[in-house]
Amino acid sequence: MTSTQTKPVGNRPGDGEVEELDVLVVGAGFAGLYQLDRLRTLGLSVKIYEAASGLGGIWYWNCYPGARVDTHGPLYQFSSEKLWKGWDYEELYPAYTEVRAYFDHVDETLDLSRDIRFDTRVTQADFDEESRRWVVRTDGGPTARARFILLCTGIGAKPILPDIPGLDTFGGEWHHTALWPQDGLDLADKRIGVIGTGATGVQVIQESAPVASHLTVFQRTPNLALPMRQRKLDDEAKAALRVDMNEQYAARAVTFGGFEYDFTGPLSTERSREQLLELYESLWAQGGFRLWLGTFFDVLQDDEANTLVYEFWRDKVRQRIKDPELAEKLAPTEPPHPFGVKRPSLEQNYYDLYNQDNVRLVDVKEHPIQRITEKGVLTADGEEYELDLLILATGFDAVSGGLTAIDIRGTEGETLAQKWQRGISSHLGSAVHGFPNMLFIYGPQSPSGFANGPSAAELQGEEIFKMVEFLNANGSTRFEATEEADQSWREHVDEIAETTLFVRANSWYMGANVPGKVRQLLNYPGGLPQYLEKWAEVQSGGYSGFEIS
Ligand code: NA7
Repeated sequence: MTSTQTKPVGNRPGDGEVEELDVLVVGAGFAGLYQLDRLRTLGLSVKIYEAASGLGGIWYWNCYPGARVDTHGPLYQFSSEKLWKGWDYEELYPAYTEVRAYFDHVDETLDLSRDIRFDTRVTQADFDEESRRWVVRTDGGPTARARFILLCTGIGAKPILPDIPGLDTFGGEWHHTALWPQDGLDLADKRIGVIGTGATGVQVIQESAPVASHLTVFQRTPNLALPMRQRKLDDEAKAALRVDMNEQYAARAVTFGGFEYDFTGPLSTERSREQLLELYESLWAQGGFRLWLGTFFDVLQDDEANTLVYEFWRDKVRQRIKDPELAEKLAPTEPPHPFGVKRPSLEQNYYDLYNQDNVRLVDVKEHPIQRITEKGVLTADGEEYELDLLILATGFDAVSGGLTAIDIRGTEGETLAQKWQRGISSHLGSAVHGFPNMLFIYGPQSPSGFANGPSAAELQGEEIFKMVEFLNANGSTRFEATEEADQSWREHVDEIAETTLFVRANSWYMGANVPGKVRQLLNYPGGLPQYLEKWAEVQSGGYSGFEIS
């Protein structure tokens, strides 16, 4: 399967050119493409500015070996029949190459690239009160003057490097996974080190172990990963998956995470221990996120309910690891944090690969990394791990980083980054007081991080589309979230968060992986149905919480 992703397919006006637009969309991932396609139907002038050379958002940047979707393919697409009817993935959980090819299919079908300026990174946006327009500047590309801006920068737009001294002294090659060379990198016969065991780490480790001459995994927190149950899809399997496609898409709006399955109920206490274990067995056998988002909501709220799932998971995993000491590191007797409050990965052979002679796990809580040296990684116990390739799977300034990386100035003289330095507040995870005519999709305080990407991008995206449609139909030239609406949504998010165990983990969900970031749950923990209900309330109130003129 080939992809056009590395070739710029759009056009980019030269320096100094100014584009007058109704709507500027930032980012050409699922959220941004959905907006472009929908807003065109209103006859508005719309363009996407995209920093990458191709479509796909995170799937352009995440091209490290093993980069793969943790959602099963049928639901990892747009719901439009004209798109899904012409598309099949080859594997149940598609690799990034397939997702890129899918974006090419979307582009061909919807003819999107003609309105996308690739290689155009938005660096600055200033609201001009007089003209009620945003003036948006880019890194050497055009300047846009737009009535509305829609920021679709995703939850992984800003990779972070670990705060470990000496990286610049390393004599080998090093890469952050989200800045992986677009033309690939051969892992074979290399001495590879991987720092980080999040979703990305698990994937790149699974690809490295079979081919590296030696692989050292630097683990700070074990990943409580779940079985993916990956499989190749033959024609029969593809046909079977398509049978109830429209029903599956409809289910996305009524399930917590935008999948076709949901929590079995709110309270696990309604079942006996035996019944629960029987259910967990069945969810384990089915694979995917079911043991996370298909059990009971109180598993994410109550220690006892949570511990039962943790122990079930632990005992399953430990059976696969021969060395008891290693088993204790990877699936500890006591949970490192409540189950499911850090993002579980999906794995295929993650635990088994630690039985290989060429793989070594270093617990960096026990042996902290002191520095990167010319030869490799030096830990505090004096051991130096010699490496040819160091892979930094250390994650992102997640959820809000893509927005705060842009110098966005509203009406109050401060940037969005400065405002959110005091903690994120927003109306419906979509708009911010002091930043008129600006909406964001799939970002902070929306369900994004807890939901299947395309589901959340489309379902929140449709509400955003409807709002722009409303503004346009009414000839409105300015809208702004009120301060009260911002504060009230923040309180609503925090209130639900406080009923959950999420607040107990040092996770990117809590912003805890970025020094100085206010600790708060970054995504909406009430689930998609409740989120959409809140939007419906706001709409029925004539867009309550917004001042519209
Ligand atoms: P994550 O989930 O933030 O994982 C980052 C990993 O890197 C995690 O295991 C961290 O350990 C580890 N880390 C970060 N800094 C260090 C240092 N200094 N030393 C050792 N280990 C470190 O990022 P991913 O890219 O895996 O996934 C991001 C999300 O994107 C993913 O969940 C999907 O939703 C899409 P920690 O757990 O903090 O102890």
